[in-house]
Amino acid sequence: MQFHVITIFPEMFPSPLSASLLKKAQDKGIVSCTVHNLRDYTTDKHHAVDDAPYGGGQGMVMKPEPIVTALETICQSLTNPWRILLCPQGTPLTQTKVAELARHPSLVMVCGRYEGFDERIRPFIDEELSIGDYILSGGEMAALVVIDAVARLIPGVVGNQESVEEESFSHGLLEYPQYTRPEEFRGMRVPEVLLSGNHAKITSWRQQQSLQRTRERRPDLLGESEARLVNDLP
Ligand code: 6SD
Repeated sequence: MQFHVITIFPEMFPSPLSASLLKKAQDKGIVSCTVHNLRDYTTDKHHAVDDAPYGGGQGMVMKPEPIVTALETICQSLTNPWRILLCPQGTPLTQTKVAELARHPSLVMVCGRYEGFDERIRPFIDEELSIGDYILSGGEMAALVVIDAVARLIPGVVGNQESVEEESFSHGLLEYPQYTRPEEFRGMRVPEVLLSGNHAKITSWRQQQSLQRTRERRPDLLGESEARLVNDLP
């Protein structure tokens, strides 16, 4: 799996990409991350990547030429690249979407800054994605989120693939509560069922805890009928 990032802040990437699972995956050759400096694709003497908006108004807009030149240059040497624009107007990123992205051999992500992009880059983009309904200063952190979430679905990146499949959202429910030693901490005991050794009972307790947690904290994740039940509607 190849990740390519186009940004005016390439210095934001090395540290998060060189820790933990992503570091190991790159060392093993399962994943590669290449960060491209957008200014390298400018042709004017000031290396301008932004300009004032037509029609007037606050702030600056990302110029289309450097972005499209970068996309074309990078994609030339890739087979079936999938071009992504990170922006607040994009499709919300969900675990289902993450799993879809993991099927592409290479993802090329464009990170914006300033007030946004010249609209004319949109025909050169395959998909616009948002990591959530809040405003970031740019697309860089969003690109890192996409890389992290997608990489862990690539076989061999996470040591125990079963743990990936068991996690929150994969089954549409939140995770059940976990405990480790000691058996008692500050007066709080580990639930007796987990010490029982009865695996059928443990499995059913965990399922029930997952469902209860999801009802309380994220009823939106439950199906329509479940959600109506939780909200006491007809
Ligand atoms: C102008 C950007 C790019 C500004 C963003 C993405 C999400 N989910 N929130 N904010 C964002 C992306 C903001 O460049």
